[in-house]
Amino acid sequence: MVQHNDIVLFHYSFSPFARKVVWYLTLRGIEYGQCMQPIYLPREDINALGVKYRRIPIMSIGRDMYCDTRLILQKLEAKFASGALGASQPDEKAIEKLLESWTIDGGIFVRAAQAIPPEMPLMKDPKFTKDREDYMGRSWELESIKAMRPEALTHIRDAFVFLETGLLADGRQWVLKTEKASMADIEAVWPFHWLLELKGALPPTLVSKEKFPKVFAWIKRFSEAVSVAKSSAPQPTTLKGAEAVKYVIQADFSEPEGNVDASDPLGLKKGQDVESWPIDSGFKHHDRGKLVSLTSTEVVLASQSKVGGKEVRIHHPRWNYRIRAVSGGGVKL
Ligand SMILES: N[C@@H](CCC(=O)N[C@@H](CS)C(=O)NCC(=O)O)C(=O)O
Repeated sequence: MVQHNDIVLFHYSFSPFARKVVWYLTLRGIEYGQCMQPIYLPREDINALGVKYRRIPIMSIGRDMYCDTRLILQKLEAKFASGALGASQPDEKAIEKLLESWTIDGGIFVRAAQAIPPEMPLMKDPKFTKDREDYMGRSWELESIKAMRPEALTHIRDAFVFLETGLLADGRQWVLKTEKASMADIEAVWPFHWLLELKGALPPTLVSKEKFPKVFAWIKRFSEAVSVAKSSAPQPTTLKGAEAVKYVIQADFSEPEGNVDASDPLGLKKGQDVESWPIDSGFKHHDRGKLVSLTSTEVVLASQSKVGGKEVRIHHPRWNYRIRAVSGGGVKL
């Protein structure tokens, strides 16, 4: 039986990436299920579903598992097309895309993570710091964290200047001068919102309401818009790990199977054993399976759930992901 739109969001509340999706669902008033995850590995429920991708969030719709907020938001926009939050004009779409790329690939998130205050108890938990070394491939030793912080703060201040004197300089309420918060606001606001909430992350001598009044007002406006939406949006249904796994494996696929683009430069064939993984972070964790579909924006693999042995389709975006044929089989199904 289909419940909560067949959606289960696997996330934890400290994750700024996950908040992008939670805000989106809240602003749209979309009913969804969620399965809260530990802040570091192992994540047993995700393993049980046969997914190796280690980053958060992951969203399932039926038996399709979507990795990466870029793909997740695009899928939600397509599934709930009426009242979508994305821009419709090409130039506005371009701004939205540039903001997504600026915050994710342009170094803003990496610098925000480097600005996590070293005093935070989490930063003294060796399980957390070891886990983040696996995730980012750099040292999370306290000394390295402290050494990186000044440079990170300089970059973050630069980003505040960009917003204050550029994007928001004319006093607009929302990034694309829309009536209400749009996808472009979500794509831009998340790392800054996260940093302002993180006590001790940004020294007030560097970043303050006085120095960046327009940015602070915009972040506050965004928070208020989410709070207002939350008061009327359906409450998410929280599923325990085993319930979420059971829910996913009994579900139908949410999308038709799709095809492999014959003109794709990788030259892969449908049904071939492949692996796919992100190359910017979390790169040690490769998903493997039979190639179901390959387009310019997405790769879909058929994997197998460890619990119940059901086929589960894993979707990754193409940007900053690597796909490779796996020789010698080793992939069931
Ligand atoms: N490009 C990915 C990045 C996701 C990401 O890096 N998420 C962070 C949490 S904010 C993460 O997975 N950290 C390590 C972990 O939680 O395992 C996306 O847009 O979803």
